[in-house]
Amino acid sequence: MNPAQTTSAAPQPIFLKDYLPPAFLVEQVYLNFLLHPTQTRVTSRLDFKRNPARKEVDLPLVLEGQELKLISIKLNDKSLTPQDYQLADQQLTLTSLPDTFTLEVDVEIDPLNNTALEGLYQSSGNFCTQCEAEGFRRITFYPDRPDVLARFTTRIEADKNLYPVLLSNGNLVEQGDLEKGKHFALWQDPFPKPAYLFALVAGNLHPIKDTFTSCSGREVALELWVEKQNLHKGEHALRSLKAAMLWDEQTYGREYDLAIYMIVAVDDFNMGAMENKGLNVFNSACVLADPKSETDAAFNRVESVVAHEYFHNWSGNRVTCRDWFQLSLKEGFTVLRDQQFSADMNSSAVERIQQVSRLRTAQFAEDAGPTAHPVRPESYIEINNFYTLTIYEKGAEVVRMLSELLGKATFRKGSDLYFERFDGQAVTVDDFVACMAEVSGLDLSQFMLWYSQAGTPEVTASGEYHAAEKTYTLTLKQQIPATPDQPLKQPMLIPIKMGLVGPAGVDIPMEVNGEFWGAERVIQLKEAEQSFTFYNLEAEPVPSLLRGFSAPIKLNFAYTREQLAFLMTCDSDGFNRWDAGQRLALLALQGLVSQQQAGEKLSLDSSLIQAYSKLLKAPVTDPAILAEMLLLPSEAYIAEQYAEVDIDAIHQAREFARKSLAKELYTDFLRLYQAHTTTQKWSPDAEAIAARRLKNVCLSWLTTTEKTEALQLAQAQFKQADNMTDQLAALTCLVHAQDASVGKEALEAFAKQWSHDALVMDSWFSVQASRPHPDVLASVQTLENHSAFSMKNPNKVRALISVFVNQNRVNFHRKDAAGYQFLANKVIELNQLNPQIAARLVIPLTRYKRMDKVRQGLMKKALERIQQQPLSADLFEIINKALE
Ligand code: B3K
Ligand code: ZN
Repeated sequence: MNPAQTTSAAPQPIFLKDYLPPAFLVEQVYLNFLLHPTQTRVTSRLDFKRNPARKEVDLPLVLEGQELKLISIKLNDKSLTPQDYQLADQQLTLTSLPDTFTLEVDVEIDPLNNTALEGLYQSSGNFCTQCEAEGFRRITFYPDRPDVLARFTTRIEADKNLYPVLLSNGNLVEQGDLEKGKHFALWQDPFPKPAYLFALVAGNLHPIKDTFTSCSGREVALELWVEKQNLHKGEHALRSLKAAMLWDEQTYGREYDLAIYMIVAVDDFNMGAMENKGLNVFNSACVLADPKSETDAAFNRVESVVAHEYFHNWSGNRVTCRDWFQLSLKEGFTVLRDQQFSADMNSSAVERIQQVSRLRTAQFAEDAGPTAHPVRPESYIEINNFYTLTIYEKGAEVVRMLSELLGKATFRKGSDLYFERFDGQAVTVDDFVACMAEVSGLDLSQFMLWYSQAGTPEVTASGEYHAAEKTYTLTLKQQIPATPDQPLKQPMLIPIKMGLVGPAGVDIPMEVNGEFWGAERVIQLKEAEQSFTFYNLEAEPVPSLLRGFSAPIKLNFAYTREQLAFLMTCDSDGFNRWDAGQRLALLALQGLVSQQQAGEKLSLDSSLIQAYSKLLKAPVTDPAILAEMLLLPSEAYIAEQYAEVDIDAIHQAREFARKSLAKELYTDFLRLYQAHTTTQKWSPDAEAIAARRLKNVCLSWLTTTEKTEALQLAQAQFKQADNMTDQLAALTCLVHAQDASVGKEALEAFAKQWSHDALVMDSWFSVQASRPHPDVLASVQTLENHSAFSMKNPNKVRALISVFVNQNRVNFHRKDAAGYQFLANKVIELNQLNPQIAARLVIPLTRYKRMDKVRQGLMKKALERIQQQPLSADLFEIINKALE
């Protein structure tokens, strides 16, 4: 290959402060693809003009290119020789150029051997592309940056038998047959776009078609392209797409802008999906769903990812990012939009509980680890490493806080202004926030710290009641921990939604310095320490703080067990009722952790048993919320509470709590299980989903006792289930039973029933990888040789290896370091195949600083072994941050 693909020097960071507009703009792009598995020819004709925003004289043109075999270059139709350009370090440079010119470049690429799954690659014999963030440079030489927007015309030529379907962005303008069994299609996208939104798909695919009539009366053709065996799995995605299109018109005033919207399902995909203009490419796990083979959770995921990618058409495509430091501009805002959509389509309280659980376990851990970074990072080596929970989920929380601070109507005015003012442009986070400041008149300068300061702010609250004065003083102190490169932090603007709950269990109207606040209020914490005094209180209230999780922070308040049990039933805020239960459970679990560490006999706090008993015996008003309330905090979330994590004690403590509660409340769980078991056929409505969820949570509690009767219930449910939610829940209970022989038969039956379905086999791998048994690593290693497993397929790697290292903490962190060695080996293997996936997989090893000294040493050793290898930029960046 040529020098464009190799670089010997260590990868260097790039900095936000160094941003400069591009030297040249691209007016038109004409691409011609002659598709071939190993020798695809790509010809690009690019019309360039100098960028008036750059005043320097004679700037060179620098194009990025990776893994490309250069065949020829023509400047204004004149062939160039190697003396006319420079090709080095993955860049093609031309100097002494006129102000406008056309460059024609011919390259050859190898999609079949592209295991990084970036650029043009093959999946199940079909061609597809992934260009965000910097994949287009693996297709042709190009100014591959999001602030270069151009109109694309794409011609695809391929064997008609093998690749009967040829798709790209925009509108199909011509197609026809050619000699030697070939055919072609010509696509034109009228909207200027950055190269990261380019897409091409070619293969043997089948459409499921529908239409949507937009608010201005235009009919939009909707097409979902799948492999033949998946034709029955497309309905839910199309239903979700239409709901999302309607919702975005009604909620954000955003109408779709092309005559066609296509989605393609592919099996090999690094992420969930990609919002390419008019042609989304989806990981099949995020678009295909049938009740027999996919769970309710998978249906929910499809709905939200389909909506997310659709919403990008405005927040991302029509208005895009100036540079990749602004990634959260499109991702944070779009995640918020998909969360709002899901809340409107389903139980909003359950959606919020699930979002916050993910944020508090996974994002908080990221923010406390060696790869912590602000929502707008200031430097990066490999941008693929920044598609993180911080950019996505914390970014969404930041925009959510803006919407809370402005109020719904003003926030909508701000988003309208943003879309109108910047339509067709590549902009920054500051542009977005400036629109919000302009429509509201608010000074949001302090708020901008949410974009620049990494780390999870910690707010400690305390209250003092003065009976004689009938006052209650609430004092809030904020502290933002040091993070890599940011030792010192400034106080942030933290919106804390709160109420005061009186002894009768209802909110008391709040009066502060003669002002009447009503029963609920968002207070703005701006200083390092602030106090609020509430007047005219006949009795001591219980503060309900951070309602609806109004800011992505840790909030400490020394609640008593009685206060938590009280809030669990009386708080008017559904989220805080759930959170009070979590806090109560955490107190009990932390008590057990201490007992375990002190070598004492474990004994579970009776207040937790009572709280659970009360929940179980009360009439069921909302089964979906009840199911959430009956789940104990995860081991990962318990670990988040400690500066030094005792993996074993946390596991023992939680196991003991589970077993004690299950034993104590067995008959209650059984009654609830039976009450929510139905003989009716599967149905997708919210009520049926909630009943299945509650029933399966109860089944898990029941089988925790290992009682024969409970295991028989699971066996029966496994055999009789008419849907995957029930079947998989029962399988999990059986496989996770202490006696490995209990689940053996079901596991075999399941594999036999579903061996034809790759997505279901992912669940089969995951159930086994999460099995809480000391011998699980050996079975994970055996499963790697299973015919359904492949290291080249990211879904398989996630289903087996990621689940083991992330969800089976006690076995991954085995004291003999076998888990660490295993992970290091897998990361080294993947470094060659798929650097993006390798860099994600290694993350649990990088979090060694909070482990005990022995494990710290073992984890570091594994990291150092990886560091010895010739590393991709992706891994180089993560490993070096971890070992700094
Ligand atoms: N924007 C894509 C993610 C691209 C991943 C690049 N490594 C999906 C999404 O967030 O909608
Ligand atoms: Zn996105």
